[in-house]
Amino acid sequence: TIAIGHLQPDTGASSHIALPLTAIENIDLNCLELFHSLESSAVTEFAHKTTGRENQRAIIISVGPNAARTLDQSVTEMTELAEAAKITVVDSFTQQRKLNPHMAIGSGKLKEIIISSMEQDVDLLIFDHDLSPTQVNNLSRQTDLKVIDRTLLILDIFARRALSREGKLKVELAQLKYRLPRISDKTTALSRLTGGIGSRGPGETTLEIDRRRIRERISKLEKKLQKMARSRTNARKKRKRNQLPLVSIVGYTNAGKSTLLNIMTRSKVFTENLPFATLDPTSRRLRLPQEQEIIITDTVGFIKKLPKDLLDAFRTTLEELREADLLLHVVDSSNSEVKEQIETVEEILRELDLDHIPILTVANKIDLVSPEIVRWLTKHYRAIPISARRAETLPPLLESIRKTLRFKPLSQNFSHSQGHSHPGPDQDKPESQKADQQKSVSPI
Ligand SMILES: Nc1nc2c(ncn2[C@@H]2O[C@H](COP(=O)(O)OP(=O)(O)OP(=O)(O)O)[C@@H](O)[C@H]2O)c(=O)[nH]1
Ligand SMILES: [Mg+2]
Repeated sequence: TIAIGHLQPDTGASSHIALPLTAIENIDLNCLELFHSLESSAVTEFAHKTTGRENQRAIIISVGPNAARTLDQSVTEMTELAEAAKITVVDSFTQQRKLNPHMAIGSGKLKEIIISSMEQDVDLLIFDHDLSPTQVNNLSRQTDLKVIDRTLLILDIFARRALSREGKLKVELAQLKYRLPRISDKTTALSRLTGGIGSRGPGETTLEIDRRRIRERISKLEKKLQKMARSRTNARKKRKRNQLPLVSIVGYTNAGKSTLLNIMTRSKVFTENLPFATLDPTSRRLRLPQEQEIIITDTVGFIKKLPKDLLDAFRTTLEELREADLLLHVVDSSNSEVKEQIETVEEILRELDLDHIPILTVANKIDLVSPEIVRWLTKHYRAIPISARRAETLPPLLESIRKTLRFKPLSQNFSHSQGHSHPGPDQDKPESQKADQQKSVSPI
């Protein structure tokens, strides 16, 4: 039997035709005509798809020497990240192997991916780890697709989500730091042709000019951001009178941090069931039972393998957490990766030098999980179970906050705030109670 097969966009038509059994010289097949008809249907189909398409279509790929389960979980998390970047995930591949320095994955797997990408009209390949410039070049040459890695995807989400001027500058800084080591000689070879006479300094290649420009922009951004951070610190110092204890909410992205802030302070910070809804810190005033007031802040969430450039760019935001008197580590109890997420957050807190601050682990979303899981979390992490969607679950948490703040030397701070303190030699010691009210304050 002779069969002809071809790949075509998903038109519903069969892509295999079995020819009637006949002697080879009698085959009635006009190849040229077939090619033309396939091509024209592909063109209309493709044009229809790309123009009428809001979201790009992607395949997620997770490779590594890790257990199959870990790879699958990575795919789940990457799919959520992709959704946050308005990308439609149509397929995923995992491969349990050491990363290949040239291509990241094996050539057999790559073939499968190419076929799937053609069948499903894919625009993007997204890898769940960072790729070297060589890997990106090789992969995009082989597949004719745009290839992006984990960091680039997260940077894209941050770029979409950044609203404040400061947030935008931080994202730009992270993007430039990511790009700097990745400007390749290959692009230079091209841009050199277009670079006009006089457009470069003596003996300087376009590559060097590009790098120099990026470095200049990076140092400018860093200066601007430092200035912004300084003026915020100063503003805080001015508000020293207002020495309320500061409680900061931290946790894995999508754990429910903003929802908790909202319900505790009756605010309306943006929340969404997608990673990185919050980038900018928000502070609110909260009155605990027994008339004590605290300032509570919500900030950007953490994620495993947090890109270093992003961590650097957001370091000033995160370092403000140092001023907290208490951290509330909000945990999504309903996530199958809850243990890994808790460990990731604890690790980042250590890295940011925040592990000396008292911390309460808060097991959120208990409305979604079985009592066994709640028991396990309370036992292993001494977590306080709550549901940020149900106000009636909050009193034990509020009581723990009150107790913890009281047990700390903070009880003295309460008297400071009542005006019994005077600026003395301890003025410069690290302040443990700098209250920050960057945004409108809504007492409960
Ligand atoms: N069922 C249930 N859903 C919750 C609970 N708390 C939060 N959510 C939902 O979880 C999703 C994420 O909540 P957010 O408050 O945006 O989470 P976040 O930690 O601020 O996330 P990022 O700012 O993106 O890092 C939202 O869809 C919330 O409605 C809860 O206790 N129960
Ligand atoms: Mg949030």
